[in-house]
Amino acid sequence: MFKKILIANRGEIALRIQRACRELGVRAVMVYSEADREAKYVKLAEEAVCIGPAPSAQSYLNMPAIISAAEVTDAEAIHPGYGFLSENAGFAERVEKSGFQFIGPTPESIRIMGDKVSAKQAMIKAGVPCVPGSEGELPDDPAQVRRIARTIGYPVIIKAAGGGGGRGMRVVHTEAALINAVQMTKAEAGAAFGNPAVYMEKFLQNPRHIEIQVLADKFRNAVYLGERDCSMQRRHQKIIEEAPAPGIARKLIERIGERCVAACKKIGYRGAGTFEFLYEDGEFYFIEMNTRVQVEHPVTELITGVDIVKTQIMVAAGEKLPFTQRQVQIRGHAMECRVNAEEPYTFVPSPGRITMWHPPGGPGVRVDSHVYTNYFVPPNYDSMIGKIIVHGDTRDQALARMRTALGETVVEGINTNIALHRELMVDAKFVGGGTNIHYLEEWLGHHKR
Ligand code: MV4
Repeated sequence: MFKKILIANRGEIALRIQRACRELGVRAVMVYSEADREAKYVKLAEEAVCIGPAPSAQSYLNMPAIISAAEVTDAEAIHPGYGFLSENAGFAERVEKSGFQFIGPTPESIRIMGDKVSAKQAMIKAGVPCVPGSEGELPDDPAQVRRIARTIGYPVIIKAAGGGGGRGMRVVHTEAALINAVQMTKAEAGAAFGNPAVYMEKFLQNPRHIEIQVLADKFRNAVYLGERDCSMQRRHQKIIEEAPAPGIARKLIERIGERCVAACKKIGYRGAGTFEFLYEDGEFYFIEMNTRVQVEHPVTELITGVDIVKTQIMVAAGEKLPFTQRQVQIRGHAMECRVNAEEPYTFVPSPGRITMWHPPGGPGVRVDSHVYTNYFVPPNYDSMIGKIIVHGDTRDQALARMRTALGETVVEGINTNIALHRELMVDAKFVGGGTNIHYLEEWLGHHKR
């Protein structure tokens, strides 16, 4: 095991990784920007290094500053968390060229998955079902593009190879609109991602967003840890995640999970990863793979008892996965509400000083947050200030625990989306389970304040 690692992130995930280090007996070096000097995990740290001013471009995205911090503190490995540099293949490469272990997959895996065209091709080759679409990048010839769209059938969606997470896509309903839409998406993709390549898929109208969590070691052992339903989102920002996915047969999950595991083995994947699927009419369609730990990982930790962050560090250190697929048992139901510093119905960020923070507790309640009374939420970063995660024997019990937890939570001094979560936890459709990716935006449309 490593003696010391550097945590190249901030906020709740920095604290989450620090906690995993303590459990493993690994020393953690925290890095922080000038805006995060007062952060709890910095105060709790055995060692902390300031890597630059508040703007992320000069701190949490500043590769030389982060690598220098690892050098001066004698860290052996770097955990990138999520966001920032976590899916930057160039960073992973620089980390390894500088003699450190990157806690994540190889730069090559990150690069393949970062290009959505090569990711899809790799998945097709590995036997993971994908959305019907173009074989790779769209050609330049308009006649050929029209032919591909006719074969797929309208509506289709044009997606940028360099995009992902909802960036760089356009839905096309008619042949009349096709060529212009392709041109526009290519131009935007070239400007935004430095890569004008686009591909085409059948547009699924009412899918759910279901993802499979995997863990793999350096010896081609891999397991899946069940699924998460992340359909409750707005503008590609998830706000509630849960597991298991309501109403999806275990057999179907097992089938798709085994495909993901086979794909991991085939491509030599290592570390934690998430296969994102659209689920419609009983079928799974792969869309993207995330090569990092995700915000919603605690939901899976609660239903499996597996510590995903600890395992990431162990496999990066060269240890074998400490359990087999047969030892992974799903127990009960878990749900996560992301608590954001924002106006609850307009979603305008609400940074500032938290004058009162009273987190919930009790059986089956977990709070992952770095904030405290008198903490100042800086305006420079993501507005998420924490996550309330509950576990119960059944979905009903998890829902009841979440309602109680949200009822106990007090945040004063800034606005949060807790009021929105309280309403959603008693919404008949959501309580019924199985809402699709459009449900929250439709609900918000009908509940305008
Ligand atoms: C789609 C789709 C429908 N059909 N692909 C959006 C984020 C990116 N990961 C892929 N996305 C979508 N791809 C096909 N062929 C609908 C979406 C989509 C979506 C997906 C997951 C979660 C929320 C979403 C919100 C809008 C659109």
